[in-house]
This record gives sequence, structure tokens and C-alpha cells, in this order.
Amino acid sequence: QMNTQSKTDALRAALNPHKPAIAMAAHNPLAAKLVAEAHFDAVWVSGFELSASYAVPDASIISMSTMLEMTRAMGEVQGLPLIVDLDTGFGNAINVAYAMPRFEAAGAAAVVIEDKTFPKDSSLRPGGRQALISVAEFQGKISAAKANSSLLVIARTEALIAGLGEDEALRRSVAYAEAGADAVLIHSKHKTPAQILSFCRAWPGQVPLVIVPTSYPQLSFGDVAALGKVGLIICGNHAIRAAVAGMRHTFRQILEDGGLARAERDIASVAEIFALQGDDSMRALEKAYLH
Ligand code: SPV
Ligand code: MG
Repeated sequence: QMNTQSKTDALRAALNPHKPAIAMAAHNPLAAKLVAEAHFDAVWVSGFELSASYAVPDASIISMSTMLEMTRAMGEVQGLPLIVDLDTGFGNAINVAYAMPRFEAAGAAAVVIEDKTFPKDSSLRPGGRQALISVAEFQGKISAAKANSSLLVIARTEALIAGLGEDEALRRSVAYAEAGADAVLIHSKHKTPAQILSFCRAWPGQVPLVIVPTSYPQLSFGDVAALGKVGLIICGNHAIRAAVAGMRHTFRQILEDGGLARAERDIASVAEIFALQGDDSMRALEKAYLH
């Protein structure tokens, strides 16, 4: 397995605006292992997914230590680069400065930090609280992130989410690239790609862009590659949504049927779960050490 620095380098090299890297969300180590098995380019350690997995809002409720522990555990069971969602960085630039070496030690390859006020609210939440901090304050957070680790730092502007328009989103993104961000994540919750396409076309291109096309899924990865501006596409929440849909379906079926027979046909086998638990490795240990 590659170490953290080589994963950071590999991820940096994969941010190709003509062939964007694709990251898939995960909310636990098992999901991260399935992301690797499916051959995505990176794991998105999503604040939304982790919050949802604790059944709490994505609103700075989950602590830094919980996020750190999940990052560490995801890195232990699979080899893809981890792109960790730091939300607002757990406070101000001081909090960012303390967080960065800890996430580096936990095995992160990259972090995303967003320009909202702490505590944050989910970008996708109808009527969500989306106040932004000043450009200068956020530049300080980017500098603190860069100076206190060698991780890839992705600066995320919520200007479009906050309804401030394309000019403000561009102004902020340029300022964040100037402060040293390795990429800029531009988020939109419009139901069509028009807003994001317009921003991408206007982007002067200092650094690659990152997008999260949850609310405009009609935009294909091929369409994004053709723009030549986006180095990374994040599938933001599709692991937890697939898990919820799958569990609901099976739970309903079992109680409706009054038995397990029909559900058994659709779900993963027990043998598949043993394999995901690393049964091969344990068998090797048994053979080597249990006499
Ligand atoms: C997340 O997955 O936590 C994100 C993407 O930050 S979004 O939920 O769309 O804000
Ligand atoms: Mg998030």
C-alpha cells in the first residue's frame, strides 16, 4: 500500500481536467472498501454521509475526533486516496492549523474546506443557513491548511449555494487559488447543470475545479470531461442513499413475507461479508500462528 504522501501525489496527478477523477462517498470502512472494489479513483469521506450514518443533521454535530477515527479506519482497509470533508475546518484558521496534521497522520490524501460560517448547515437542505465568512478570513484558513500539512487542499466556495451569484463565486474562487488552494470546489444545488456549466466556462483555470453533481445528475461524466475545467467529480451521497434504499426494501419484504426466503435471494451472501471482513487474511494468520 502507498503511504500518505504518495497517495496525495497520485491524487494530484489524477486531477486531469480532460479526464476527471471520480470519487465516491463512503460513511464507514466497509463502504470505503466497496468504493475501492468498484474501482473509483478516490473515497469521499463525506460529512453528509457520516452525519446521516449517526442519524444526525449535517450541521457540525459530528466531532473532529469522530471524523478522524473514521478516516483512519477507512484507510486501514483499502488503498484509495481519501478525500476528507472537513466542512468549515471545525472553527477558525487556528482549528484548521491543528486539524491538518491530525488528518495527515490519520491517512488522508486531501481535504475539502468550505467558506461557510461555523457551525455549518447542509448545502442541499431546503431553507438551509448558508452565511459565508469573508474572503480574507477564508484565505487565512487555506494558508493554515497548506502550511500545516502536505495534503492536497481543496477550497470550496458556497457562493452559489448562498445565492450570491456567479461573479461573487468567481471572485472567491480566484482569491482561494491565489491563497494556495490546489483545487476549487464549486457547489450548486440547481436542478439543472446550467449554473455550473456557466461557472466552469467562465473559470480562468488557475487550478482544476471540483464538482458534486448531486442535484443535477443529468450531467454525465463525459459532459464534464468535455468542459476541460473539472479535475474531480465527487459522488456526494450515493453510498448512504443506496444503503437506505436497500435496507428499507429488505426490511419491508421480510415483515410482509413473514420469513426470510425471498429477501435471501436479493441480499449479499454471508460468504460475501466474510470476504469483505478479510477472512483470507485471518486464515493466513491461523495457519501461521495457531498451533
Ligand atoms: C458531503 O457529502 O458532505 C458534501 C457534499 O459536502 S453536499 O452534501 O452536497 O454538501
Ligand atoms: Mg459535507
